[in-house]
Amino acid sequence: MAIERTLSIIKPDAVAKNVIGEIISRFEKAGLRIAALKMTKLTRQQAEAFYGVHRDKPFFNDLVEYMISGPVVVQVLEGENAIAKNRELMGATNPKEAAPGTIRADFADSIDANAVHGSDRPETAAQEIAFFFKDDEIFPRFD
Ligand code: RTP
Ligand code: MG
Repeated sequence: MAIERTLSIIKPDAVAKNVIGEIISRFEKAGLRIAALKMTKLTRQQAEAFYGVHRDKPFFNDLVEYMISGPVVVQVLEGENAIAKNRELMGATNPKEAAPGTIRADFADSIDANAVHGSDRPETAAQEIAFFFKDDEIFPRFD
């Protein structure tokens, strides 16, 4: 299995709940490594661009307002099958449908404030990583 990278965002509701460490710990325990990490507050322009694929959806404005409502923690996760593994750890978009023990089941309040973002496929992972990090801000495994 190839080593992949994926972009993860701990969203404003989870940062406000003080569970940054608990969420990152789940990634590490599942065998994913933190290859890059920063805390930031998205501008409206950044949030609109990042979620541009949803521009025509009815929930777009609420999504943007929510994503700029507080700081977020953005990470590059690296490891075998990282994209799918992260999505599995996250659980379904709607926390009511998320499997027990997933991040969204345990920490998300609603489909809008749903604790985490994860890239959904290799093409979007590459775009989303480049959106937040320069190459020299990403630290691959060394041993
Ligand atoms: P994400 O991109 O944040 O990782 O979430 P996802 O893949 O599980 O879901 P996606 O379909 O990409 O939707 C992006 C975010 O928009 C909000 N959303 N609200 N009210 C609604 O019906 C609705 N649907 C989606 C969620 O916050 C979702 O994470
Ligand atoms: Mg998505």
